[in-house]
Amino acid sequence: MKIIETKQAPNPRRVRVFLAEKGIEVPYEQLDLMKNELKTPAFTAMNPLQRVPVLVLDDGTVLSETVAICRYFEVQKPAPALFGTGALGQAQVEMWNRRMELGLLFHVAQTFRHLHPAMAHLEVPQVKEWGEANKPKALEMLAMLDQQLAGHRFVAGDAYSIADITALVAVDFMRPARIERPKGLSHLERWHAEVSGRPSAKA
Ligand SMILES: N[C@@H](CCC(=O)N[C@@H](CS)C(=O)NCC(=O)O)C(=O)O
Repeated sequence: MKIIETKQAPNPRRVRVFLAEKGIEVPYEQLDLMKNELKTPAFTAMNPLQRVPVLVLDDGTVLSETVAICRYFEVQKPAPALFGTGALGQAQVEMWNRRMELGLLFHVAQTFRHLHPAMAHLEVPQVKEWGEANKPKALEMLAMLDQQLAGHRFVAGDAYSIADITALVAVDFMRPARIERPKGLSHLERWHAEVSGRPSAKA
């Protein structure tokens, strides 16, 4: 089994943090997406979308999509539960993880991809206006997250979950995307300090 990734990229980081929380070790193989190493015929045969991370199982089966990979390991090693417990708990984690992925990480990534000069060869066409349009959408979700964290220790409630991982990666990716974190989101800052202090954050 191995994971093919680009270490600097946000989605691979989600998987690394998830595995660190689970205490699962998987060998990594690095491909540099900035050097078009995901565009080769060999990698394209594994993932026609030319995206990392991918998980390659011992029998050659390839899984892509961050959440699918995390779900695979959740079933392999259920504790600690990172997709929630019980009908309501699992649904709450799903709700918040989707919000963090589609409502925060997506907008931060679109800002980065459409505005950062280093991404011009991968994001064709780069549309500056679209990059700019995504910034306020990310900030809107960040304010909503701050409100959620006013009443809860973690993103989806009282337990750390994959929603925290997605949110942490999205918030940290705001720096390369050059989106300034607004001052005054005290609940967000309290949460960010706590989840950044977990050993998994350095994975
Ligand atoms: N939906 C995919 C997204 C994966 C993705 O966008 N990966 C980025 C790195 S964070 C990538 O491989 N980009 C390569 C490119 O843009 O050419 C997932 O959740 O894993």
